[in-house]
Amino acid sequence: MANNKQGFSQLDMPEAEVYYAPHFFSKTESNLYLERLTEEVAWQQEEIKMFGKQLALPRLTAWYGDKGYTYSGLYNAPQPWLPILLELKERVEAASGDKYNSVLLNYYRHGQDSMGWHADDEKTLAPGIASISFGAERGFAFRHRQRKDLPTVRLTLQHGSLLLMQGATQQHWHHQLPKTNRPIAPRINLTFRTIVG
Ligand SMILES: O=C(O)CCC(=O)C(=O)O
Repeated sequence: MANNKQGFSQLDMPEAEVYYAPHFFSKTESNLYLERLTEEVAWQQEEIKMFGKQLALPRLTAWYGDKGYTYSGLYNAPQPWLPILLELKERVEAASGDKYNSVLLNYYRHGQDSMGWHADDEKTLAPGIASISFGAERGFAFRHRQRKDLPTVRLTLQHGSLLLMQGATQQHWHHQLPKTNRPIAPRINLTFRTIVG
């Protein structure tokens, strides 16, 4: 990993710009944000239709911001910003140099909650995504979409960390948060995004 954004290490990934700061938030701040987000966010259990069946997503979600968003055929109506989300948005914008108008929140209740391989490459999304983690450490992986010869890049997302995915990352790489059989505490993830148009 190289260091060329202050406080961040750049992951060694061709055709991508991914930066990671494991301790972007202090432990005290992270504990407080975890507790407050658990309480203050309107978590929902969404379902998607797959193979003709209604299936519950393996995580709880919430969508806040200025604009609605559709992914996996699921329309997320925006809820108005909460003060805590605006506070986090400002912190992240100052570090990334990007501006965001929406945030998707994921609540992983245990190790069997997860997110499968995907890219956030919808035409309505700007390329810069900032991803905060609070709570249990979880494995995270990137896999090149075109070049099968490249190895999967793995990292552990820590409590209070910030991961920036910028540039052409989404065009060339998929990412996932796999399940784990380890008994672990809940984790909250926030991905700040910019919906264009
Ligand atoms: O929970 C995570 O870190 C993954 C979130 C993610 O991939 C997404 O929201 O697109």
